[in-house]
Amino acid sequence: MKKLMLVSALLCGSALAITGCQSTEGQLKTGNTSGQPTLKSTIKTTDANQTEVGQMFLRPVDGGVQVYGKLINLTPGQTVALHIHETGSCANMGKAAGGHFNPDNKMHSHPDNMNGHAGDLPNLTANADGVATINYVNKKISAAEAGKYSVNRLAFIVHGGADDYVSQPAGASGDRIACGIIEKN
Ligand SMILES: [Cu+2]
Repeated sequence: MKKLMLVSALLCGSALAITGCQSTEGQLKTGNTSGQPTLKSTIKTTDANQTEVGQMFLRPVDGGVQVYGKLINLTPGQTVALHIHETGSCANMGKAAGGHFNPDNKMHSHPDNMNGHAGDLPNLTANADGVATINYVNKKISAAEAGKYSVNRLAFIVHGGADDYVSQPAGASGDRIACGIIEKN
């Protein structure tokens, strides 16, 4: 049942998407106190308009933190990089968010590599409606309020291009097109 709801949360992707997903998110919480997301982030463009283009949720699960949510208003077929960056600020076109969250001073890598940045995440590709979803368990971060690996009060950055998972320090993923502060849900 829990899985079913999550799938529907990830599939909603129309003009009403953000509202629709919030209510699905509410369903996910119902009767599932241990599975609630503890952190969330509203993603906005880094330009002067600061248009809301998505939401991300973080939920502690066995062995890591489930990062799930979606982005809207992308170009159909566009692949973008998503990372957790080390500073909770979206100022100066997202540059104020600093580098990738990297508490153990590792090299940037594919997110599944336990030897990479804690803030590394998989690329997202937009569907025909310009909507891209993510549902990924990050094993190098914590969704706790504080602590060395906690991502509370850090920032998501969306880059305009794909992460090659190799180039240092950030996968050659291009401009910072959107950003969101991670906060308690
Ligand atoms: Cu980044």
